[in-house]
Amino acid sequence: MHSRYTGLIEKYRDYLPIHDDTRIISLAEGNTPLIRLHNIPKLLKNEVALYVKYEGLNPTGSFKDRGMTMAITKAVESGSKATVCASTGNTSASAAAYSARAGITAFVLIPEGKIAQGKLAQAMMHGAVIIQIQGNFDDGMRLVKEVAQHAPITIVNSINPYRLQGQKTAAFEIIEALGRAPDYHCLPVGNAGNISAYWMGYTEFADIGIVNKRPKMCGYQASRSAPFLRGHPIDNPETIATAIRIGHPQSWDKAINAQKESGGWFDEFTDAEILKAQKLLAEKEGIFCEPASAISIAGAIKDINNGKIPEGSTVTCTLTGNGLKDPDTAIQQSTTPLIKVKAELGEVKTAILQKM
Ligand code: AN7
Repeated sequence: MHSRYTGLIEKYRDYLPIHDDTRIISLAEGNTPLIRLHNIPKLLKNEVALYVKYEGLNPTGSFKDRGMTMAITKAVESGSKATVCASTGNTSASAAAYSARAGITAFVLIPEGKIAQGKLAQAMMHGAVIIQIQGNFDDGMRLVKEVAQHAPITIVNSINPYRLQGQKTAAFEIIEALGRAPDYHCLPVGNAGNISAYWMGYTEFADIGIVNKRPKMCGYQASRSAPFLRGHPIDNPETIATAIRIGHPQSWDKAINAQKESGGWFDEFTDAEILKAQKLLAEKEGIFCEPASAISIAGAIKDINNGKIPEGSTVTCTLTGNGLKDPDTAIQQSTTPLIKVKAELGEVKTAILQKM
């Protein structure tokens, strides 16, 4: 018996469309910590048990790896030699890494100038063919669907059904960590694959009797990129949280179903509110997530304070991506000036004493 963790496909193979002899492409993704927050809850009006599922600790720093291990495994199984995706950044980083691991070529379409530096660095390092388009994610998604009809290439966006299969395992892990399903699950919504995948996962474990209830799903969007709040897809989405700068979500029906069937809701937050939540989490809890991820914290805080999430609830928030993905936004929003001194004891001592 060995105990080395070898990824979510091995762990959950009974729940995934995998054959005994399938060659698994994995980077030991999944198995991320569910961390209980201690300091932020003290600032809230009502007492709840608040947890974060820190998906930024996946191999490429985002939840996309859960879906990508499945998508690339199945692509290789079917004999595919190339993958393609449109991306706001994290999907491209993950597709690039897993395609490299599999020894196949990744083509990634990204909106020029609108992806975080860390994500671009990842796609470059893993040897993806990077196609910057003069358009946004939604343009890229449309082009990917078109080009895949003309080339022998596997789409690894979340319209690839294996993506959601892999991503549903995050709900399994939460159930295992808590011994039950949470009462509320808060997460960012962009292309709407993840909220759909979580709902699939919670539903699957409820259907086979592992849990007897499912959480209400609370999906949060950036105000200028909030098609679910407007009730229809939107053109020209904008937000500083570039990961969720999406106006035409591909999993529209599945996400609406998750919200309705669970009794949850959608809400929206401004860029300022998103950044405030990101900073709060980093400062008060020591957890650095990227701006898009912080919207789940903004949402949980608002809805706990206004009582929509009642006292005594167990609440989980998905932190979809690592804060290190987007150092530029972090540094730009930082208000504390850096202190500059000579390399001398006196000056360092004075600087420290002033701040004690
Ligand atoms: C950190 O990488 O769509 O609602 O192309 O990177 O499942 O789309 C990223 C999405 C939330 C939204 N948080 O999830 C892409 C991409 C982070 C993300 C989302 C994304 P979905």
